[in-house]
Amino acid sequence: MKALILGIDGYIGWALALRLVAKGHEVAGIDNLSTRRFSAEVGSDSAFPLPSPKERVEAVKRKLGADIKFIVGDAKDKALLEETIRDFKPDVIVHFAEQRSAPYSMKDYEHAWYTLENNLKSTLSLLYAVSEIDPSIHILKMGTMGEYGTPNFDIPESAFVKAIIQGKEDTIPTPKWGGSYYHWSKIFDTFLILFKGKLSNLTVTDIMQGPVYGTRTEEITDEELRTRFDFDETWGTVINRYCVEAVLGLPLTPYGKGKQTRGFISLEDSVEALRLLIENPPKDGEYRVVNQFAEVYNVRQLAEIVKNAAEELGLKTDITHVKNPRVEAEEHYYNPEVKVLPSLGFKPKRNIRDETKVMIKDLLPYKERLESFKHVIMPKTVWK
Ligand code: USQ
Repeated sequence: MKALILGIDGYIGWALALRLVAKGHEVAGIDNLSTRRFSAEVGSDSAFPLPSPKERVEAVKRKLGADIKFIVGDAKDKALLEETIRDFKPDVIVHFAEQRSAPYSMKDYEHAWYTLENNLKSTLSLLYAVSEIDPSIHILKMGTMGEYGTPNFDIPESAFVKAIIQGKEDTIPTPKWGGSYYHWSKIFDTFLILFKGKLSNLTVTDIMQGPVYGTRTEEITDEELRTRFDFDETWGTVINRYCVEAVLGLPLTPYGKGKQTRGFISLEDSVEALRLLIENPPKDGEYRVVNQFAEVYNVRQLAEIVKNAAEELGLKTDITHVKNPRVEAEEHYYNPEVKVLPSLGFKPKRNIRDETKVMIKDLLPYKERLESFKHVIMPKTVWK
């Protein structure tokens, strides 16, 4: 198949590109390199030094014998999307080209608006470009489990639910509640996709993925093919942050009570699930929702897992609950439905206990580099 990845330079985008070429698919990608710039904006960088786009493409050629077309450009640019779609003729377009940090979106008005404008515009440009050029192209869109919030009901894996409102039953969009402007941008994306998808008979998979962790996939086995790895308070996600904290001898930082519960998935399992969804598209004109995660834990339990992994590797580690900078439920019900991926034969291969040891071992050689970013680890971005 031919896959066009919007956001190919990112943590998952790059890992997915490698998985797809390794499985014999043809890959092209667009990226405006904004995560590199925004990470520098907050005084941080990837834990592993990142090769340039040109170096990345050359490494893939050398190591995997494949050609990736890497276009430095903006997925909001509808003309660029149209030109690339006409030229490359993809079977599937993967849309990861969005600002993906909740704390970044909560810094101030400018960051909130950037996130909303950037994310909604890239989504709408893609929806229009596909419907005008070839509505049969499968759109694989990265949403987030955070679109649902933490409701007191079982989270369905469905765009619509039956509800009784003031005594009358109807089918309504699945209730959503974002915990940051970033999460709201993905909720608004979902509604744009549902609406335009219906008008133009688009074929879409909307992935509700939980936080991803890990340094490796089957293809990422050496320095040259590494994907970025963020750990600072703005760009790092919880497990990745804990592993860096352990390497630096800093206390692990569950926020508040630490009972915030999420569904987590390793980078390896994430790209494998994405490959399955690409190779098994929904029916023409269908909007398919996929809840994508492998293990459910709260952030205190995760700190204990990372502490044990670190101690097995000889690193003395403490856990210190810090004042929660976010406005979020610190204790709540959490039971999302997961049926699409198992129906495609997906079985997670990695687990947090084993993978955190791999991650710490991968990060230890970079301890000196990480030391220089110690000041960007503790949470500073307060939800207000
Ligand atoms: N948390 C801690 N300690 C930390 C960092 C985070 O307790 O040092 C807590 C947060 O308060 C939150 C939970 O861990 O309750 C998850 O936070 P996170 O930073 O790992 O993830 P989040 O901001 O929710 O966003 C990440 C990705 C986003 C993706 C989302 C999936 O950045 O792109 O959509 O995970 S989900 O969380 O299911 O919405």
